[in-house]
Amino acid sequence: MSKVIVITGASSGIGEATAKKLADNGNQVVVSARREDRLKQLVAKIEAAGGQAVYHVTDVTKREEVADLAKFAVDTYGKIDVWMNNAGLMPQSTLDRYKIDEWDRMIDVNIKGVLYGIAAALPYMREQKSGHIINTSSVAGHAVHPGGSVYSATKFAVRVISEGLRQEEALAESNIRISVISPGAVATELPDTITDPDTKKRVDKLYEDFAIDAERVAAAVQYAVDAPADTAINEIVIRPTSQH
Ligand code: NJP
Repeated sequence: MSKVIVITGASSGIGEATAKKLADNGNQVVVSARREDRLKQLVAKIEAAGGQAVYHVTDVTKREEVADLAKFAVDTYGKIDVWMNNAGLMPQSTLDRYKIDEWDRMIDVNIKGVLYGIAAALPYMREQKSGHIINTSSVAGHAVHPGGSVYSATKFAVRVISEGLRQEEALAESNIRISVISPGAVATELPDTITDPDTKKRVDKLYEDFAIDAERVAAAVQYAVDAPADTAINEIVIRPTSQH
């Protein structure tokens, strides 16, 4: 059955690949991010392939914009079946570089953006008595390495927030499912957010060695979305076979 699916961070990488896959599968997709040109192109591609999609420019660090995104989705397609908090950035560096603005941005986008998404989508889902929230975490939400402290902290937070939400009674009463997608190295624009040259070199090497395509992650999201309503796929960890 066709679902209405909202995806943040859909202008590139995992969000874009997921939007395409879910639209190819007959769902109605609302794509959002800050770069309007990319979103326009994505909607055109989906429509050219016979799918249905609309876009809405949204900065997930601005809670009114995230609330507007939810309203836009409901005004356009009448409901929100799935909301994927996927926007994220990864300007990694060791803490002794004191890139405090980048720490702030990671916290704002990767944590607060997810919370704003939950706050925007949940009221509609509770009223519908159905829904599915998907949050993009990371293998970095399971482990930390030097240079990854703040990024990992944000991705641990995404898993903790998701699990806490899953256990809330109101969710079960309203048939709302929670899924976390935790990718390893995936070939996207994510490493471009790294400004520290040493970290960039290390991460670029890792991605050159074994990053998988974003389509693999999109297939994992599709699996969680397509699971029968009485079955919640709570977390999928997906990484290149040779990544530790
Ligand atoms: O990266 P990329 P991915 N408001 O850079 C958007 C996680 N992950 O697809 O606003 C709204 O291609 C940005 O759009 P724009 C990762 O942490 C990945 O890999 O137009 N949107 C773009 O669409 C993240 O949570 C890997 O610049 C904002 C998107 O975010 C998710 O996967 C590994 C925004 C980023 O797309 C998707 O990242 C892993 C804002 N303020 C976890 N700021 C991996 N690729 O290896 C950014 O463990 N965006």
